[in-house]
Amino acid sequence: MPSTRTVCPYCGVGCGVIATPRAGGGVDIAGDPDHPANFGRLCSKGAALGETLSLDDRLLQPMIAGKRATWSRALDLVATRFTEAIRSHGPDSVALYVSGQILIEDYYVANKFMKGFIGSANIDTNSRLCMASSVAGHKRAFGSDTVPGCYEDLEEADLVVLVGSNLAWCHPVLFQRLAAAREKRGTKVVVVDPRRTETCEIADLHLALAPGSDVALFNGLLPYIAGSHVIDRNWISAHTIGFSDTCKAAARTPFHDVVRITGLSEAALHAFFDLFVSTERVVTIYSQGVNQSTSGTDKVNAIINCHLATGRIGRPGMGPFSVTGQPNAMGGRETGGLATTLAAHMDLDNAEHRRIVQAHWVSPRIAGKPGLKAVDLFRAVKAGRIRALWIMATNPVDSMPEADDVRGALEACPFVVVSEVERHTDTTSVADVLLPSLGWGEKSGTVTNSERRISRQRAFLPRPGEAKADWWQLAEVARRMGFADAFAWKSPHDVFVEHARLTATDNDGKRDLDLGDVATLSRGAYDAMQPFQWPRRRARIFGDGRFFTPDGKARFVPTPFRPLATSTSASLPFVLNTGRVRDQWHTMTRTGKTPRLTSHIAEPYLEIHPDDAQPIGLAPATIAQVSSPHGMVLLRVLVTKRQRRGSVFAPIHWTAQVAGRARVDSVVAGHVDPVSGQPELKATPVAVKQFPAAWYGFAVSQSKPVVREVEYWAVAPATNGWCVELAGAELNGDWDATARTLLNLPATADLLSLRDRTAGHFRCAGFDGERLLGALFVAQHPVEVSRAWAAAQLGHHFDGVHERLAILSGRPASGANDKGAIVCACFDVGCNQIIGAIANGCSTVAAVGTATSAGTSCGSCRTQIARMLDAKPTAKTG
Ligand SMILES: Nc1nc2c(c(=O)[nH]1)N[C@H]1C(S)=C(S)[C@@H](COP(=O)(O)OP(=O)(O)OC[C@H]3O[C@@H](n4cnc5c(=O)[nH]c(N)nc54)[C@H](O)[C@@H]3O)O[C@H]1N2
Ligand SMILES: Nc1nc2c(c(=O)[nH]1)N[C@H]1C(S)=C(S)[C@@H](COP(=O)(O)OP(=O)(O)OC[C@H]3O[C@@H](n4cnc5c(=O)[nH]c(N)nc54)[C@H](O)[C@@H]3O)O[C@H]1N2
Ligand code: SF4
Ligand SMILES: [Mo]
Repeated sequence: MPSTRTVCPYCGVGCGVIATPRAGGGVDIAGDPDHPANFGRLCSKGAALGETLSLDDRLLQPMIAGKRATWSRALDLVATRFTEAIRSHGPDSVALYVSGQILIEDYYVANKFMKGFIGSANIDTNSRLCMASSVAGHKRAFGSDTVPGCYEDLEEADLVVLVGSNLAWCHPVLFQRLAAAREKRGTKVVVVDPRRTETCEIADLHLALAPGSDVALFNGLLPYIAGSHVIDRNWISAHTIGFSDTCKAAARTPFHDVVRITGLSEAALHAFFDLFVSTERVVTIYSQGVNQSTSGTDKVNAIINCHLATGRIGRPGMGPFSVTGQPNAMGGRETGGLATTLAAHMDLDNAEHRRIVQAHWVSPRIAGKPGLKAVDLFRAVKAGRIRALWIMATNPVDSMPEADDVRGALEACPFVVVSEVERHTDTTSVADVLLPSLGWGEKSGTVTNSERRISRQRAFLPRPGEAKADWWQLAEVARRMGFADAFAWKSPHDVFVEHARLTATDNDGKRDLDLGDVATLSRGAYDAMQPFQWPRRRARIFGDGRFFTPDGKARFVPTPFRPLATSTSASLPFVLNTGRVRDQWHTMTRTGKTPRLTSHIAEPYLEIHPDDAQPIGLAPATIAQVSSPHGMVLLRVLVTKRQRRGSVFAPIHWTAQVAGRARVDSVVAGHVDPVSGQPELKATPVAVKQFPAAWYGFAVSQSKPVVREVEYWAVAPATNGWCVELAGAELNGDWDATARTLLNLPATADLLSLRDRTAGHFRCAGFDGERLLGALFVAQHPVEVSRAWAAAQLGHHFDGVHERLAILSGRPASGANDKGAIVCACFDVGCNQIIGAIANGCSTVAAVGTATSAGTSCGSCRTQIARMLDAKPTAKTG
């Protein structure tokens, strides 16, 4: 079968992928050696793409009120309800909530529909939760939302500062490029993060600062730069405005206050400041530890101030670098898909820009004021001010702060449309109309990655069921609302060139984004389009000292330090930090489908420092109850010194589809940054206590487990079935009956069970003849069985009673092979195998790789192997 060159649908690195459908079904996935983002590399998530493409659980037909409907009925209904709401309550009574995971073409159509034809800017996107502070910070400093650098800068830098970025897990291929460059040129790496993350494995210095104190840190650095020889006064006066006022404002946080606020030692601060001052080639990478904060925009500007003061911007190996999260976060910004921007990097409050865009769209109206930003948007839904809402490619019931309120608001909203690829998500469960969308491999268009590189995403699979492209759905509704002429495209190519023409209209170098040279591409040329960076022939912007402000000069922005929106208290003593794990993508609708990716971390957890866990009686592997005024979650306890005292960390991925009570955003507060509107997702004061578990359970099952009335549970796929972790507050009388329901055993199945009332143990295994259908292990303490081994037994035949009984031991007979928890997702290598290799004399990551294959494919687990090799940390923690 022919291969197709496309791009990975996950993170903003934007790796090129070669997909080759197999004759008998399935797809082979390989990194594209010619793609300039990854040169053939892929991380664990990208490499497992082929295993996430099954049509099980896909949404394949339109549905109205839970029943199948035709496309024409569904589209008519959406158009009618939107038209009615606008007629009765005005254009601001409807809204779109979209996503950095739709394509440029989808985004362009959504934005044109809303801002030009409905005439409201009530279109916001999950990028409000993600990139909004960077957008706002860029615009304040540069006059435009421009990312100045490129990936090669990481390889050409001598110092890379990572602020609030867990690059090792979240941008793994970029991390590998950095790690490889560091091996070669000895690049110094500083990580600024309250947690000791996997990224710290390559750090020379880890600054475990107090949550939310980054502005103080960079305010401390600015006067240090100003007082040193690297201050570039000529460059500053030629190309910037506001330096002295900004320095004065920064100096209002004297050094002893920087020490106090950040909680870092003087020595650690001096070490960082000295490195920054003495190294010319510095790249500062930042991500959600910066953006997701009530001082997020100030954090961005505090960082940019330090780069402007040294003129280190837009030159090889130098510059501030906001790495984007989603595959098309940048494309969304380019098309203007935020409630605060217009289109094509033009502004809502600029009359000339409104004229250009309206003329291009030939639209009856044009939005002239910002629409509702995500948090306000869902509050308006709750208040009944939004009468019709269309959600596309995002799962706000899980990913918005105060998520229970968001769910309640959607339940109460008169009309909710959801365009999705999956049938069952926490958001599809509150929709009135479901529209089936084409997913990755089926849809076609373009995306822009973190370094402004536009790549083609190409289809290589047939369109399943009645699924349709997102842009098509929007255009069909617009046509039904009377705007047929302006929404008459036949293909994504038509949409792309219309977008590209708009970027070039009346531009003449006045705006950073100009795609004029692809505005006349033929359909064939669009299909064959190679990845390219804008602006063409320039990998970097601002190296010439010219910015997009009216006078062409960059702005220093004073950033007085402000504390977190809410501080901890006696009743809410911990700061809840949230983020990602290596092998899962957001709400797990795709990465949760393959055991290869769930085996690394199979459960929602709470990471806590031993000094914090001990006084509240939280033992490892028990269940914690984490609550705030907004909600409560139950999470497995992970006690580690990687965590800062006073802070706890929980991943964002687990939803009500796969876990009992682990929607972390139901606990997270929705305080927003006053400039960007981005919520403070990394710092909610919470209470943590032990969940009073009377029993713990673990089960493996061939059919999907049916969990009833258990407080804590989390389901994950296994090679031949499913694994489920359980914990309950009340002891159950009839374990046999519980097991039969949970494991979904047919009435004819034999159940072999073992009970020890004194020890509180119960174990059972269900068989169909000799074939293992499932097993349940229950204990009064966290269950100690070999998960990987138990799951691997599913579906196997056990001929003798001894063999069948052996299942109840929950681990292989002595001497047999138990891999332990999976470390390497590519080759399914467990920690016991790696420990074995180390015990046998392997002393380097490469040697472990030769012995076990671990870490030799995508490389995402190399840092973890390194950590196992060397218990002593390589970086000093300040
Ligand atoms: N595996 C995986 N990769 C992903 C994603 C995924 O879901 N899974 N999602 C993608 C998306 S959309 C995004 S936006 C990116 C996010 O990528 P990252 O921003 O790297 O990831 P996060 O885990 O959200 O947060 C980064 C770090 O911020 C730290 N932090 C918290 N508070 C503070 C603070 O006050 N100051 C500082 N300096 N740091 C702080 C956290 O401890 C955390 O380690 O990842 C992308 N890549
Ligand atoms: N507490 C806390 N909350 C957070 C964050 C955090 O760090 N902490 N991070 C925030 C950030 S940065 C982000 S980006 C968000 C992510 O949060 P979400 O956007 O809510 O998460 P996803 O799971 O990526 O949701 C995408 C949905 O679109 C569907 N989908 C996939 N492809 C397509 C397609 O082509 N078309 C359509 N129509 N649907 C598709 C998927 O099945 C999935 O349900 O979470 C935010 N929320
Ligand atoms: S780093 Fe991984 S998730 Fe990100 S684009 Fe590349 S392969 Fe995909
Ligand atoms: Mo994101």
